[in-house]
Amino acid sequence: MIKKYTFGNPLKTGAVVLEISPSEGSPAGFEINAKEKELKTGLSKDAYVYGLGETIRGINKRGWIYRSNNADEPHHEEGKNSLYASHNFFILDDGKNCRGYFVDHPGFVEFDIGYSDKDLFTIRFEDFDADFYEIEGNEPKEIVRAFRELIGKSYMPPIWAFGYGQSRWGYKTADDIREVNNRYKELGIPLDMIYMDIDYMQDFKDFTVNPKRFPDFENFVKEMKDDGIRLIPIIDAGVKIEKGYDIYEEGVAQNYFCKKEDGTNLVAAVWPGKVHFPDFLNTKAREWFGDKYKTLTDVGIEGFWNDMNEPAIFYTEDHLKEVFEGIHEMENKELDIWGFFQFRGLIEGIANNPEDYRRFFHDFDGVKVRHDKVHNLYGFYMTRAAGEAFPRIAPDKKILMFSRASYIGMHRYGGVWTGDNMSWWSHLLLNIKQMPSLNMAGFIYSGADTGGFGCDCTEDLMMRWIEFSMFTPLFRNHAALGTREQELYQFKDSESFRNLVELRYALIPYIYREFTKAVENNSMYFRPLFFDYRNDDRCREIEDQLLVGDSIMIAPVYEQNKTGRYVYLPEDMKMLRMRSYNDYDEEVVTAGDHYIKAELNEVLVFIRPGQKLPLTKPARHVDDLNLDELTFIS
Ligand code: MIG
Repeated sequence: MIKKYTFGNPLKTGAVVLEISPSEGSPAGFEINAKEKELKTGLSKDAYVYGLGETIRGINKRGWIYRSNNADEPHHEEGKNSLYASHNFFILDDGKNCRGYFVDHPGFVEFDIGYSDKDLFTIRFEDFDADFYEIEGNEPKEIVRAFRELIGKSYMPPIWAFGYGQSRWGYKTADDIREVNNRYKELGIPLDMIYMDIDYMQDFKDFTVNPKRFPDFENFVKEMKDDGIRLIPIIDAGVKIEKGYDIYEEGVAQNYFCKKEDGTNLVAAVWPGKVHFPDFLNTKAREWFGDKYKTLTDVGIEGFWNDMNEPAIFYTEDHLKEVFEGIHEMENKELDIWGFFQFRGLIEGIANNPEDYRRFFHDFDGVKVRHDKVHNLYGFYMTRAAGEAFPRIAPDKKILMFSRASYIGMHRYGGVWTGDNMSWWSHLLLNIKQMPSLNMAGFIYSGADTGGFGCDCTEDLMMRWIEFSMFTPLFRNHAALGTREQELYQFKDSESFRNLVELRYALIPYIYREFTKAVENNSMYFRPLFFDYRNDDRCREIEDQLLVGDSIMIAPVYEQNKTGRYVYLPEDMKMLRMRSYNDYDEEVVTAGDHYIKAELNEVLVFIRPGQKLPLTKPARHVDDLNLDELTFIS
């Protein structure tokens, strides 16, 4: 049962696909205060809050304040309030009664979940215009299913996208990429994708390829494909301002870029230098930009990742001018310490400045809207541009697509990766906790930068991270420019890495089947234990073990220098301690708490009663897997 309450005059965000006629009155449990632009409900002692998709902190969101305000935020620490996404869906659950809510509002929303007052949940708006959905159901899984029917079926990637991918910001030339492939090949570690970060482009111009670094790109794509590797280029949101660059020229001529109040195109700066931002909220601009992916699909490219689409802004021309004026004013004055801080603040506040998001406008199909009012839709609509174009420009192929910024609704067009995490053990745990919340919001094809993006990754962290990421649909090792190289061949124990990646490939029949079920049935591929074991209170607080599909539970090791961990079993299960697809210990473990050994190269998999885990023989590429010849462990 879904009810919709409408506050003010909300814009149509495109998040939902079902028409629900509006209800009168107020949503159950919530008190509305239109003047204060807020909704309030009490949090009983037993209330758990699930949801909010990609954020920081735990699976239970209680005890913090989360802000929907898509941000280019490379510090995923517990003191933060926003990451790259706004997924305004949550479930209130006291173990007996539960209810789901979706706040469909494309601008700033604040979820104060027992932060200001530990017994209160307050939702605050900047603009009180929203469609507020209330979803009834007997248990979280039922609510998630109803919600996902409301927002439409999740994106289904091609099967090869379940293979392992290697990425690094810093591969510059065709030879750099050949080397990655060769070294994986030498060690016999499976690999299906190599990602191309911004350096493949000519001067960071979207849909161009640097001809010096990639002479005869089309042949190179083919050469790699013949060797079983698909190249996945990045696409950035900003379009370089450069005379003669077709995309810039067309966008200007057709008014496809975001404009300022005075009607001129906003000038911002990102990697290409000065850029304009395509107005993805405009259907015509979206079709135009989407068709541009054709330049790459025509030469054999079958997948993309969309980046910087919050949008990230290094600076805007206008604000930079203001900053220089400010500095100029201070220049010959005697600065006291507060003046100095003010001076420093001017510089530190240049990137992603909130004022800048108020400087430009969209032509939202005839409605002029200031950007900040619809800020959280920008990445969604960029990815929608691509997703809607693919059937036109590459009708015979399934295209891999995932994005950094997102809003609910984007899950129909692509997946997400969780952005610039760090090579920290705490971020491996964060990754574990983010996955079920992403699934609730419809993002099933998702994963984090395995090994961590920022900072230097150690061999043991990479090993443990691989042992978790081998269950995530998107399984990609990615790292930032300047960090320690972390391709699996950079480490000593390549045999264990090979065994673990091979195990992933052996599990693909299971992963793909369970993924497809989650898409088709609007269910969750990753679930917290309490979603299945409703009568076991112990399960409520377990956030470091997950159910993966219908047959297994996992309990990853996420701390350094540990050769085991505590695991809670809600019922007897068959435990597999796996070193590879054909080398594992089996043991029945009874319900309750256990300390379970897991050496650095060992993965713990628990088979639920009555279930079987199918495995196939691994291959170097997904296309070479035999998906029909399976062995079963039960
Ligand atoms: O300002 O393209 O999250 O994955 O490697 C950084 C370079 C821009 C941010 C992405 C990251 C990517 C990086 N990008």
